[in-house]
Amino acid sequence: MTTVPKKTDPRQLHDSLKPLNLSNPIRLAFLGGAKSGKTSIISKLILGNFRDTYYPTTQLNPNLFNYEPESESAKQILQGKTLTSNEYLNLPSSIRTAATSKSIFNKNEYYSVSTSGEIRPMLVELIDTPSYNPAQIVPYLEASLYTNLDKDVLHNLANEPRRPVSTSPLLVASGASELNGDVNGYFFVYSAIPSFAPPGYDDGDMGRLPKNHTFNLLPSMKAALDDAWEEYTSFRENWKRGQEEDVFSFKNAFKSIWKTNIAESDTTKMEFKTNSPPVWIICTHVSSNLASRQLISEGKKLSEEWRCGFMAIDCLNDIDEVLSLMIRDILQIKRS
Ligand SMILES: Nc1nc2c(ncn2[C@@H]2O[C@H](COP(=O)(O)OP(=O)(O)OP(=O)(O)O)[C@@H](O)[C@H]2O)c(=O)[nH]1
Ligand SMILES: [Mg+2]
Repeated sequence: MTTVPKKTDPRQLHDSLKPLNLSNPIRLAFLGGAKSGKTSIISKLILGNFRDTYYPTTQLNPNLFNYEPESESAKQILQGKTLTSNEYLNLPSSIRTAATSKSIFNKNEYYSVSTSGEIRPMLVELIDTPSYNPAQIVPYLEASLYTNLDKDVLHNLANEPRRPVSTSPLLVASGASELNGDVNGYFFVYSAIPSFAPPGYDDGDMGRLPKNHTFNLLPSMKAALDDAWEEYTSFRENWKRGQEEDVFSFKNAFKSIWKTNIAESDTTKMEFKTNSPPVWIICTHVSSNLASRQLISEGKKLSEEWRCGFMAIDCLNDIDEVLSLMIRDILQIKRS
């Protein structure tokens, strides 16, 4: 499913249609519980279609493609049009309080807009991940040691013996270990269907939502991402100052902090850390007969608490805006 359609092969495009960001793709990671719809969204965005049959994703799966905004609304979003929230959309403050100069929408590091309003295709990497499982998370730095952070980033830590990973680390799962701090945005995906299996869930009673429902995983995902970015940031700062010993002790200190705090993190009600990339909560399956309105509005409420974006979608419909809104958020956050 990761094959890039021939027509978007950069070598075959006329020069003016070549992405500006060939060496700097926009990297977006999709996180969420099983069957939340991560793979379907990615497939829909890249191929225009998704599968009815469910195949669980077992590996981190990066998909590089040229994104060409096609719907009128996606184009307007990237042209900088003023937007308003609605039942299915909560705009993050970066977009809502758009004091940004209009010029970033004419040309920026990712795309340009022609005088006729055409948007140049941009290179985007959509990172699919296996289902999120809070029991299998390992912290960022640990995960990095297992994988492929560059030696010049890890210094002496790179000489530590590498062990095989038995779990699927969130931060691998989140793209963070492999990412080198390089993911530009995260999608937190959940499903509007209260349960895929009977007994049913009473629409008036959120308390009966199964504990492992994809919606109930969102706070743990947020806590893990917050911690990872905090750790990543301190690690980078220490590294810049050349304090390798500190890095060693920091790593050990961090391990125990992580293990005790992650379950009952008190950050779940707070907004996202300012140094982390934008996050959008995506609610899927909204056109299904089984979708719960309450579950949709709970996601929107959560995004208001966290001050991040929210969008309720169905892969049966056009979902172009998922990407254009995220890209606009990335651009505006950088400049706010
Ligand atoms: N009608 C409809 N079906 C959807 C939508 N999103 C996902 N599905 C279906 O839901 C099932 C699960 O979707 P996936 O995209 O495989 O879920 P996932 O999050 O990738 O699951 P894991 O890989 O196990 O983490 C599939 O059968 C899809 O066809 C949607 O928005 N609408
Ligand atoms: Mg999947």
